[in-house]
Amino acid sequence: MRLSGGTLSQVKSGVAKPDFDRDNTKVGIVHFGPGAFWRAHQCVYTDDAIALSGGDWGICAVSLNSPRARDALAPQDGLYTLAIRDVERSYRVIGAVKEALFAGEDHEAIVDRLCAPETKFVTLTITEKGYALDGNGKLDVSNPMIRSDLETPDQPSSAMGYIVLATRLRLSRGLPSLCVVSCDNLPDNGDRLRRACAELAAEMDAETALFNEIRRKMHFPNTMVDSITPATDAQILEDVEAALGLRDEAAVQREAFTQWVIEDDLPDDRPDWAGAGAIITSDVAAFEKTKLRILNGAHSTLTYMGLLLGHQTILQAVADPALDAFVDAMIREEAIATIDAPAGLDLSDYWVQTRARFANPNIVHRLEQISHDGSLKIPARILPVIQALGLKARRAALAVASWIVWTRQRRLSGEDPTDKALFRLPNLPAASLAIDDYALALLTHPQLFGALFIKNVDLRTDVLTLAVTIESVGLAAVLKDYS
Ligand code: CS2
Repeated sequence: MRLSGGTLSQVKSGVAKPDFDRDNTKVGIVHFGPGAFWRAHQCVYTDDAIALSGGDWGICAVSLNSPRARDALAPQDGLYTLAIRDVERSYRVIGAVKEALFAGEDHEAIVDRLCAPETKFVTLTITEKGYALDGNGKLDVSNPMIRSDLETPDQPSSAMGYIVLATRLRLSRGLPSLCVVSCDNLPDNGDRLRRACAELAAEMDAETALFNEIRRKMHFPNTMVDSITPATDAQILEDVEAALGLRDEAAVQREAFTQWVIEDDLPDDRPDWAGAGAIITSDVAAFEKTKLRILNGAHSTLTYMGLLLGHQTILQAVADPALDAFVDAMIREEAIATIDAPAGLDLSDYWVQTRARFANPNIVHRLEQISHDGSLKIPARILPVIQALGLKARRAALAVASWIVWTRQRRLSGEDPTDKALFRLPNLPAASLAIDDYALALLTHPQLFGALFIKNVDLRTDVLTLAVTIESVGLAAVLKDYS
């Protein structure tokens, strides 16, 4: 039997259930991108906030690109299970999702929700590629989603297109604009989203009132989000079914650690996310840089170097003494040197805690999953360290060189490097090019790394030489020079 509103009462004891009256909780939030991370993280904070302080903060979950999440959640009335995989192992049914829609089939219903008077927030976890930004952080109008938005603004394809459409319609109906909360791993994610929406509105020749509403009046708080959330696998679904006594096709897993930092640029009428444990602060940027350059920078380095060394999971990568020592030194001697820590946070302690999280034996985090969209992640996570330290960032340079070598080897093997943005780069070098020509073309691609390696010959030569050496003698041999 399947988990649903009608079977919720049959969930076995020992499984926590929603602690509020779902039937009488209206939708107040539209969320774009109801993937596993969001279901394990932000949606849990909202579930806690409603249970703690009430409010019509039910969520309409909207998938833009695939019906998969809608088809898993809708038959379950939006209910799903969070499985904690840590020293504690627990199961909890989350009830904040009231509706699940798919843009490809439910467009009108999505617009109705966005324009409903009781809807106050749009939140997003659409991953880096969902923002359609180029290497300089500007809206890429050649992106297929954006081209479609411009051709059919009343039937958008991108989240930005829906935000511009909803803002236009709400303005015309005299309704207050929505607060838009980006929850993706991008620096200044709220500012970038505001700019992307404003640039899209400008491309649409939007009237001044709409442009000004987006550019100057709406709230787009920056946020930092954090919880290690491996993709759901068959084992999790089986474990959850055994724990609940019901089938749950939308179950998710994560570690016990979770953190959400939100810029204090929120309307007074908001879910009690602070009561649920979120940090509301003016200094989001410090938290963002800390998490992106330490946790995510280490993740991406462990991933591409780990894959080149034959590892499959984070656990295997950190169990490799040479790789683990390399990443430890890279974070301690390079990344941390570029961060002004949030008040009261010791970055060395943060890194010790992060390493312990990576070593969690209850979490199988596949490098393949983390490898996605490297052409967007590397510039956000590792490039800033090189920009700040130059040639002193010798380990960060090797991490970038490793990513270049990995993409070429992956493409030559005929496997998808799980990086659609890479393949949308104009003049992408063929993988069949010699490694030095291939690396040079990527390093000097303005939409990938901006002007950094174009302007700085020494840096470019450093990374290029490392890529050639890795290809020549193998990464394991190269790592010996960093011990
Ligand atoms: C990971 C992140 O897949 C990836 O790129 O680095 O999803 C990471 O697990 C989260 O940011 C942790 O908060």
